[in-house]
Parts: sequence; C-alpha cells; structure tokens
Amino acid sequence: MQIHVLGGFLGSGKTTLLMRIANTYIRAGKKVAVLVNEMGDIGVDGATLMSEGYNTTELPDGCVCCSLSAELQVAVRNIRRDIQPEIMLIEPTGLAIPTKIVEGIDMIPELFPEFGEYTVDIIGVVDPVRFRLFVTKKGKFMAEQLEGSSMIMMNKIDVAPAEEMRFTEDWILERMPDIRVWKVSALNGDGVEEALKEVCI
Ligand SMILES: Nc1nc2c(ncn2[C@@H]2O[C@H](COP(=O)(O)OP(=O)(O)OP(=O)(O)O)[C@@H](O)[C@H]2O)c(=O)[nH]1
Ligand SMILES: [Mg+2]
Repeated sequence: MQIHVLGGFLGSGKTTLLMRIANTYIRAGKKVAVLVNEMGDIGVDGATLMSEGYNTTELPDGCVCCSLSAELQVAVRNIRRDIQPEIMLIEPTGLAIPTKIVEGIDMIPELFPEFGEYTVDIIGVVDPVRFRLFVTKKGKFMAEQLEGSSMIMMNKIDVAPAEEMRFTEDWILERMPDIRVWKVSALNGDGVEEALKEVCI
C-alpha cells in the first residue's frame, strides 16, 4: 500500500487536489481510500465523496499530528483491514506538521504487527497567491510544514500571477534545493497527472 499525506496550509487546495489525485488513481485502475481531518467546512462531505466512489473516512475534530495520533493510527489500520486499498490519501488539517503524521504512521506496525508492507510520502501543497503573505508572517511554520515533502505541488496556477509563482518557487528552492516543484491547478486538473507520474502511476 502506498500512502500519500497531503500537507499544506489552510486553504492551499488540499481537498480539491486530493479528489483530483484520487480520480487519477481510480482511472489507472487502483483502489483508493481517503482519510480526511475535517471536511464539513468546505462543502464536500463524506457522503458526496462516497457517492462518487471514494472510500472515505472522516476523523473527529482535532489535529491528527498531535491530539489524534492514536485515532489516526487506528483509522489507517482499520481502513486497510476493511478496504484493502492500494492507495491511501490522507489530508490532515492545514495546521498539521506532516512529518509528525508520518512518524505516527511509522509506529503502526509495532502497534498492529499484522499491518503489512507500505510506503508513505508527503506531497506538499502551496498556494502561490497567498504564499508571500504567509511566509512574511509565518515563515518558520511554513518551512516546517513543507519539510519532508517528496514533492511540492504549487497549486492555483490558473489564477496565480507569474511573479508570485516565481517568488514561491524561489523561496522553496532556497530551503529545499533538491525538491521538485510542480505547477498544477487542482481546479481544472492541469499538471496533476504529470506530477503524479513522477512519483507513482
Ligand atoms: N483558482 C483555483 N482555486 C482553487 C484551486 N484549488 C483549490 N481552489 C480553491 O481554494 C479554496 C480552498 O480549497 P480546498 O481544497 O478546500 O483547500 P484545503 O487546503 O483543503 O483547505 P483546508 O482543508 O480548509 O485547509 C476553495 O475555494 C477551492 O475551490 C485551484 O487550482 N485554482
Ligand atoms: Mg481541506
């Protein structure tokens, strides 16, 4: 099983992108399960996703990287046991630190020895429209949130000014020189499949 954790700040487009990614995998014939932290607030609920053919589980309020670590571990294990997906997509809250979620996941085999083989990576999502504002105020947090990503999806390229995209990419590459920054629009799907091909499909 391959687990992708979608990390990124509030409103960066994680849920929209998650649905694109799920669709891309489903079209490639893969069985996908989705685990989200708080979905109600964006007007897409578990029932909608279920009706579109996703296996969706919603965690209770709280942040999976801190107070809900045990709930996350149990949920990941139960989803795997019950659904046996090839791909699991996890969207934590926009305030979560994704490396902490990976740490929590990496403890599952000790807690549940029957869990089985898996790989986990972090897909970092950024919104270049508001990136400059965020890093001016919360640069340390933004860097910490992107840390450990195996790739970055710079989202909203359908509306982002070129100058802000350049600023965002430069800021990231200055701190993570080896990371690949993919330009995507979760809204219209541009670039998503190409980016995913790099890591998985
Ligand atoms: N123009 C544009 N808007 C986008 C894109 N992706 C997401 N959005 C919009 O950005 C807003 C936030 O998107 P979400 O997918 O809810 O973002 P999120 O990161 O899941 O947000 P939280 O879970 O609240 O942190 C919504 O209004 C989306 O429609 C994109 O590629 N282009
Ligand atoms: Mg969301």
